[in-house]
Amino acid sequence: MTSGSDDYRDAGLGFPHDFVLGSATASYQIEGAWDEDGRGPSIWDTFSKTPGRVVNGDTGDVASDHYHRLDEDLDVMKNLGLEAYRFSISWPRIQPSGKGPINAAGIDFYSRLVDGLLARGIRPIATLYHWDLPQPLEDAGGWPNRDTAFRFAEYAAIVGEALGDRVHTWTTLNEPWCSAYLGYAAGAHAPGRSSGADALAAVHHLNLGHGLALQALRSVVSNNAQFSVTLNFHVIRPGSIGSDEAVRRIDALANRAFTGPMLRGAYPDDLIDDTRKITDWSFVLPGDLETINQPIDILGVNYYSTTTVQMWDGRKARQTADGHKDAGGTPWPGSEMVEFIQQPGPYTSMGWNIAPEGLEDLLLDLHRQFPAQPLMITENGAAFEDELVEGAVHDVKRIDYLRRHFTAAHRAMQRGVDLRGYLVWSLMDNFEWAYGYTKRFGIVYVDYTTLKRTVKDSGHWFSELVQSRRIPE
Ligand code: IFM
Repeated sequence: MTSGSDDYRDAGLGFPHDFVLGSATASYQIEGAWDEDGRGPSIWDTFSKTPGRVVNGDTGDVASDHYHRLDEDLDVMKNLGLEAYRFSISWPRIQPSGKGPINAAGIDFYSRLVDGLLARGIRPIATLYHWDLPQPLEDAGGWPNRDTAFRFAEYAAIVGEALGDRVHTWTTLNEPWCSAYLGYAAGAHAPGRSSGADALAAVHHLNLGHGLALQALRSVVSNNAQFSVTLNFHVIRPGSIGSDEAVRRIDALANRAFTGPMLRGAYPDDLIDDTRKITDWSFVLPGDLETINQPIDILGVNYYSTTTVQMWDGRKARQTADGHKDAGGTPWPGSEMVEFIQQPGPYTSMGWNIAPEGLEDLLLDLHRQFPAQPLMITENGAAFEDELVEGAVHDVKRIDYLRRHFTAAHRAMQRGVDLRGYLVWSLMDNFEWAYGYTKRFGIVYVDYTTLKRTVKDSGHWFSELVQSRRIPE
């Protein structure tokens, strides 16, 4: 066994038996069947069909065709030995108009998915919202509109009623940072708006939706399910000029705007001050913070890379390397004077720097801030230029990435972090949002012409890890 090396390339490190090893996907990214069996349109249908929004004009119309290949994909999971599968539920498949009538075929699809997982001994982890808002709700104002939070709770209750006897863990939101800021301020994600004020209102209504959905789920589920939310934490490093202020500002917008109300019951004062010129936060009504601040069993942590910031001194062009596709707007309302500095490599094909120490630091930091809160890595993984050659994909870079991040997770656990599991993003190649099909994150390769699945070398490597409960040599 090697351990403790600085490059995080350890092998042989073991994980306890109750540490959950699995993989994750999201509805719009894999399902396809965008207009079948009563599914209504989502904001991603509209956005992806709008020229110029997604690379190559790609859409999720077919995606990885998971909707039609459910049994085959369940067998792939079983063969890999997954202990858990994190999927998301498409709201417009359940409620095509975002409110009112329930689409029985939509419920049936997820019911078959959950049953198929349980029959194969795989724990179902269901996310209610991974960005596919029903288009009629966006037409009524979207997440900046308070009513959307209440519609979300109604949808949560419907799904909880239907699947609440079988789902092991419920996750309310996936990465509300992306929904709010990339969707409503940067214009890089659906619905493609560029308004800082809308983004901050969306932050609050997503937080409120989280609290209301937890209440709704808790009132209907009939098993002893766990409840969680997944956040994409920003691990922020200081650049040079005015770094303390830059780090504080971005930490407030990216991290504490969510952990504040969810886990502490208040928005941070500095966030409110930093954004005062954009909004007076009058959308926070009496009682909202109590609703949002519910106990959760697991805090889901998504981690890919680090971010380096400093204040812009105005002398040369502002650097904006914040890791997201540039759509002209900024995802940082009120902090437009913060620069995002290019990170040292190596990089994945997203241009994101590979920094396993960032994951260890993040887990330690969360444990320091919220010592009683169990954590789970609900996404970690990497996109690389994979090639299918003679029926195999030798994705050594992905194996190296995963090895280094599993090592980081192990080190954090050794240092006292209560980490309950690790879900690799992603089970299979899929629609990578504004990048369309140009980025492959899967441990299973999808041929987008034939839709054939091929387990990559990283999939075999991960399977060995799950079986042996050790990082393979
Ligand atoms: O593909 C996404 C996923 O939908 C949310 N987290 C980050 C992944 C990679 O960009």
